[in-house]
Amino acid sequence: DSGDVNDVLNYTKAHDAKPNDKYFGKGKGMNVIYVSLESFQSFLIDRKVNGQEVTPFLNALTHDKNTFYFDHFYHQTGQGKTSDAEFLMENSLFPLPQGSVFYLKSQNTYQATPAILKSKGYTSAVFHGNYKSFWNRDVMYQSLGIDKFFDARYYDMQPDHVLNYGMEDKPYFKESMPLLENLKQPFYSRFISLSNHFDFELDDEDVTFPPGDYGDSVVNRYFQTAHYTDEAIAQFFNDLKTSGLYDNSIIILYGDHYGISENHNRALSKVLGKEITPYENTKLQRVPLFIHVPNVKSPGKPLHTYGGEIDVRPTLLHLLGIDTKNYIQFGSDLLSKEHSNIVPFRNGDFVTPDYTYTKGVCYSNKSEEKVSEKKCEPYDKVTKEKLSLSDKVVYEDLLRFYTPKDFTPFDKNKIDYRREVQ
Ligand code: GP9
Ligand code: MN
Repeated sequence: DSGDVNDVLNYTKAHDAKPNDKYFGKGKGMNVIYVSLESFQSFLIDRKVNGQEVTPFLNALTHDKNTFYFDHFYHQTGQGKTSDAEFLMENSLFPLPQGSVFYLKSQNTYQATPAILKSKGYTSAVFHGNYKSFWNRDVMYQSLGIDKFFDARYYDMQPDHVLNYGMEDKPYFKESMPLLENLKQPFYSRFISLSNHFDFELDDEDVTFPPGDYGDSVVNRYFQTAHYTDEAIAQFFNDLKTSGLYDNSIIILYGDHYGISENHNRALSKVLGKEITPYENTKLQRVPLFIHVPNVKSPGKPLHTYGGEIDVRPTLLHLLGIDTKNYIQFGSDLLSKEHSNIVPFRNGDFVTPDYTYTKGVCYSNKSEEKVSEKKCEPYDKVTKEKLSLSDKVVYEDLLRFYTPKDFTPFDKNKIDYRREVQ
């Protein structure tokens, strides 16, 4: 009930990270373009296979003067995969320990970013080259306040352009451009790339990169699909520049979750040139995060701040000049001096700049050796607190008892994804 929500609020208010004056409001009024990079792990960045860069476009972006690139950024997804990553970004709440929150808790009240931005004059939209019911998105998106949903019905799903999970990334981004350009500005949007999805297939004519030679066809192909997606992103950025949108849009690219599971550790250890221990496997849960903000100078080199998907929303809202202290959220602004650098994983493991906790063992990051459990205890406590409070909010639908100051509730029944009415 409302008493429970107050307990949560006390916690989130006490843990609020104040915005950094240097960046607060620097993207005010700009459009927002999120791109979910399917199964993109950080080890792809700056990786060479057969002497050739796998992701030349993204590699260059890590040094861009207006882009913040985070190389100690972790996915925090559970069984809901891509949709869990979306949930984390929209709400700064954790997805569920079991099952998919998009299926199980789609009827909850949320104060998601699209809804927060609605009262500031934003239109929100998602672009997805598959059908709208995948991951129950068409139901969940209404609760998140997403105005428009461009799904497979809006794309030319000719066999040539469709493979595996839906539209191939190049035609997908190409066909999305006119839809995006027609949106009323400012807009808040999300693109969901698909080509770099297990089991990493490409049509012959789309292959522009040689396969790896690691004795595992899945791992070998992973570099080819990742390269294809890198080219698709390069094409998308070019089109954004041509359209002028590049100059007034914050662009956030993020890897949604891992792509190569532990079943492929043998090949992966050949790729990385080291054994994949449980400690190393935890490091492999890093996914790239890029935040491009027009006219804002970034360090132009990788930032080593520890963070996870839960932290992206407060980072973005602060860039847009929206204070988040009245929102119930469990992440903290990656650019804030008060950012919390304890990164909880959905299974209760965690990393901090000094320690890594996985499979019941506490490791020192410095020595990569097992250390006393005691060292991890304070961070274990924070991890458990955050996960259990967030779960309480979601399982008990607590946001229905609380309306943040400055938040205008919306009528989700007015949101309609039938094509005729778009
Ligand atoms: C397709 C995509 C599937 O809608 O979200 O990706 P997954 O969740 O399996 O990674
Ligand atoms: Mn995915």
